Amino acid sequence: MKIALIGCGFFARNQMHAWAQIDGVELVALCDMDSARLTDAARDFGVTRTYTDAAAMFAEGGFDVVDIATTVHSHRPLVEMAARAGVHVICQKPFALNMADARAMVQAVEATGKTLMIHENFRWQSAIRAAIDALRSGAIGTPFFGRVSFRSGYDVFAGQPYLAEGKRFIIEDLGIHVLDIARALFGDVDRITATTRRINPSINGEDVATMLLAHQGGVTSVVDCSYATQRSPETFPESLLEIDGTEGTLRLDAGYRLTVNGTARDVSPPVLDWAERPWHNIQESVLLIQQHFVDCLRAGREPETSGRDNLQTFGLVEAAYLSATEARTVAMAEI
Ligand code: NAD
Ligand code: 89V
Repeated sequence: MKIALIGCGFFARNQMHAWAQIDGVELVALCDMDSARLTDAARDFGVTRTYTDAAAMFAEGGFDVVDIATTVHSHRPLVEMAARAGVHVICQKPFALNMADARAMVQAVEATGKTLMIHENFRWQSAIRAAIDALRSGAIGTPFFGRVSFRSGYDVFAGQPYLAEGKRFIIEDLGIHVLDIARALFGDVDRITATTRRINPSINGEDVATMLLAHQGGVTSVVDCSYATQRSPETFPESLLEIDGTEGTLRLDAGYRLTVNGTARDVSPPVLDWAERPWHNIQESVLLIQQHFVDCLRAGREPETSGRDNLQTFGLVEAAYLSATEARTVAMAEI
């Protein structure tokens, strides 16, 4: 399976390391408008075909999958270019700038019969996966309450300065992952109520969000996230879980400690040889989601976080901002 990757920035290096580790896959072409970044990545990952213009890369072809690792403004034009080229597509989160763009991108790829997966990797973190597996096995009976919590004071702006600039911040960048974990655990959502705050005065967007979700299956969940929380020890980038079910409880506490009905175990992720703490949790999930994508293509299955599936997660982001702006509960049917 031949892969081309667009956007050789901060996060894409994880994706390149993961491709190098997956059997039967070869990264054959790289593209970035920034020629210095492109040259560095091509040298580090031994890729000879390089392009500063994505259209030129698609015109030459010779790959089965394009992995789009750019920031959100370029997602729609690049996904549509990929659809015209008739290749499978992975696109980083956040999927799009708005629901109309996201829906158009799903339609464009579906019309070609190829697969579109959103790189929504947090549900693939091994600690989260252990919790999902325990819940789905029925270990705590039927869940009726959940909390998915991400609270940190980690300086994310050092590696990703663009995060300080947008009008939207934590829900669009991080909350999107935490909302997707809630969907993976409790299913789709009927309605959502959200509040937001900005605590850090030197950024433009909100850095605290608290959301209440009514899931279709009857679970009520709280999804809370903050990049304004001074805590010790710092837990970045762990998502913590509290789930109550009819037959018991599940907790995923700081330090990757999973407790199901009073029995605790360590579900710490491995530190892959190209990974570094504290990002190793996220880095392992990149390998796992890319392996899942390859497995799905080979088996002819739809990936868990396909473009169509991710309309629900991205819809929750849009609904949360609408709720916070208008100070009301938003039904997902409105989005
Ligand atoms: P970045 O700005 O460091 O890198 C993006 C790169 O894309 C830049 O080098 C830029 O020159 C290039 N680029 C942009 N438009 C292009 C185009 N049309 N053609 C060719 N190159 C183009 O950004 P980043 O921090 O690496 O983030 C990239 C994406 O990854 C974002 O959408 C971000 O939200 C996401 N991200 C995801 C995770 C995760 O865990 N899933 C973590 C961090 C970032
Ligand atoms: O995963 C992400 O999207 C990152 C971070 C963990 C920093 O929020 O931007």
